[in-house]
Amino acid sequence: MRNYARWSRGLWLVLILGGLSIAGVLSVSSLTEDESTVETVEVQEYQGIKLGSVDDFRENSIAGVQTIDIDTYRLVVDGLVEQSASYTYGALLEMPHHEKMVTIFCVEGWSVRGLWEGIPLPELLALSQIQSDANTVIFHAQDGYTTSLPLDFVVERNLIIADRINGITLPPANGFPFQLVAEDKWGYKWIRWLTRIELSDDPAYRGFWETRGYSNEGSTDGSIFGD
Ligand SMILES: Nc1nc2c(c(=O)[nH]1)N[C@H]1C(S)=C(S)[C@@H](COP(=O)(O)O)O[C@H]1N2
Ligand SMILES: [Mo]
Repeated sequence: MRNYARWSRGLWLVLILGGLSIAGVLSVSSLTEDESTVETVEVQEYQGIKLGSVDDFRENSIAGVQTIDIDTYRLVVDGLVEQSASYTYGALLEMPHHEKMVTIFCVEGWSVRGLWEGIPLPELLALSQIQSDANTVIFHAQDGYTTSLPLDFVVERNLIIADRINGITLPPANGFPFQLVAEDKWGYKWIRWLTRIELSDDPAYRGFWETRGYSNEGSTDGSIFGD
């Protein structure tokens, strides 16, 4: 009987300590959940139009989500320019920003409307003085991905490279620190984890999906395959 009493006291102790530690774990995890909710509250509507969410994107990257160390990150502008440049994330955040509501359409059939905020490329490229024979912009990313667009299109449409979507900093899955907002072009032109912008005189350059049969023009109102 004495043994049983000691055993049952021990059991209670184990149950109480166990309960306490579970409660501790639960409260810690709910705390971090609250904190992250606060940091990731997205704008849900813009000028009366409902926006999508970063949770609506499908992860289909060629080498998985890239994690970029923002302290060593540089965005390089080079190729057919008078002045090659290399920008830190901090320097880029200080540049004038522009906001656009644009929908991304992936060839796989999904689409997401977002409110994108970022740096207009014409202004960024002008800082490097584009040479007159340049006609193509080739974009390079951390995961080895590339794509390209005609320089005229980039300038005329005032394309931006976004560091924010729906009022929050671009999440890693969406290309942190920068994703090209290639409006009216298929999702494969919307390069994420952008690291280098190269000015070129080769309009026939083909990027990752473009060399695998996808249209180099890549317009959402044109064909998916072909040119
Ligand atoms: N660096 C890089 N950028 C990329 C890709 C990729 O694999 N690597 N995939 C492209 C494709 S096919 C699509 S549809 C969009 C999806 O971007 P999102 O998830 O931010 O909408 O990213 C594009 N940009
Ligand atoms: Mo895509």
